[in-house]
Amino acid sequence: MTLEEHLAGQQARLASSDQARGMAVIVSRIAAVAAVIAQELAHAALRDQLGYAGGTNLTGDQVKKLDVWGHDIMAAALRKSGACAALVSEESPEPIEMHEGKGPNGLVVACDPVDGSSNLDVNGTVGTIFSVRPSRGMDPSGPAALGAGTEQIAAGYVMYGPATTLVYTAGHGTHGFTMDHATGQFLLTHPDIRIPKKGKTYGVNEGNFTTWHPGQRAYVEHLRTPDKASGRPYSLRYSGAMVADVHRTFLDGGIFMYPADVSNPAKPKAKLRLLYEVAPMSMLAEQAGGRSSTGTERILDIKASEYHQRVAILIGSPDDVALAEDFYRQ
Ligand code: AFP
Repeated sequence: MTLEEHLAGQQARLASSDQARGMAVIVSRIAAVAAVIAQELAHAALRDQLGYAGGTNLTGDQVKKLDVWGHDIMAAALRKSGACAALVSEESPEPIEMHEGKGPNGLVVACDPVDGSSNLDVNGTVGTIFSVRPSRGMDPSGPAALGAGTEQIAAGYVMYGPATTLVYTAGHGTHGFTMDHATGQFLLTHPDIRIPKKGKTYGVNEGNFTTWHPGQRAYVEHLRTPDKASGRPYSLRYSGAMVADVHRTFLDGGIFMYPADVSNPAKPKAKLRLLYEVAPMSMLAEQAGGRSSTGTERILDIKASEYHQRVAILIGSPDDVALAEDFYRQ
């Protein structure tokens, strides 16, 4: 089954048929952009496309050439879709308003066009992450993105690894597709992904250990402590790209974490962005039977107040995330 055929089936299940049509057009366009990105990644070193573009984005990250290029082709494709009323992108300080998609059924897309940029120059895995919400006819439409994660009508990611994989949800399960590089088409290979209740691996940047909440530190100590009965120690797996770490966690189980830095308890600092990293991954996880929280709060209940807001995340197997939350409560 192709992605387009699958989207047609999902459309019929969404409450608003007009929004459903727009959602299908947008996901299909993002898939087409992903095919172009996959091609470019494979040849980037040959086309002098590696390295920095010069300058930083709003969140202070040095911007790579492929970050800018990826953002530009994504924005152009969403504008052309005629279904997107505004784009919130990691590479744009403010939402990009798109009159082509305005109206009562216009949709707002939040997107990290190239996630894991620090892997680009070392031929590591990177991805694209996206979220789709109703604009509620608002104009400007960007502010419609500032709602709870439960308002998302679709979410997904593309992983550019040995294969190019697209995983999305439209609120009825989480489904995976693999791109046929010969045609650029995405074909259904992982229908209705179910995250195992408990896993054997954990993913976290342990270099930040000393900055964590005591419960977070105790939980990771617990995972490292040998105990045959509970399958410990867990193995550490961390790629530096959320898409790759979360994808492995969805298929094999376990937990991926990017906890907050609470060195200054009055000012906890998180890294990952709510609208175009954490909220979409959390919708996908819950639709696949998983769990996603900050350690103390369900991610999808968080109402965004800023476009580039950062929050902590613990995501993956329900039993593993629930246990981590127990450690936060102690
Ligand atoms: P970049 O896109 O700036 O490389 O950040 C990637 C990311 O947002 C996410 O994909 C990773 O899980 C996380 O940051 C890696 O952060 P650390 O380098 O601090 O471990």
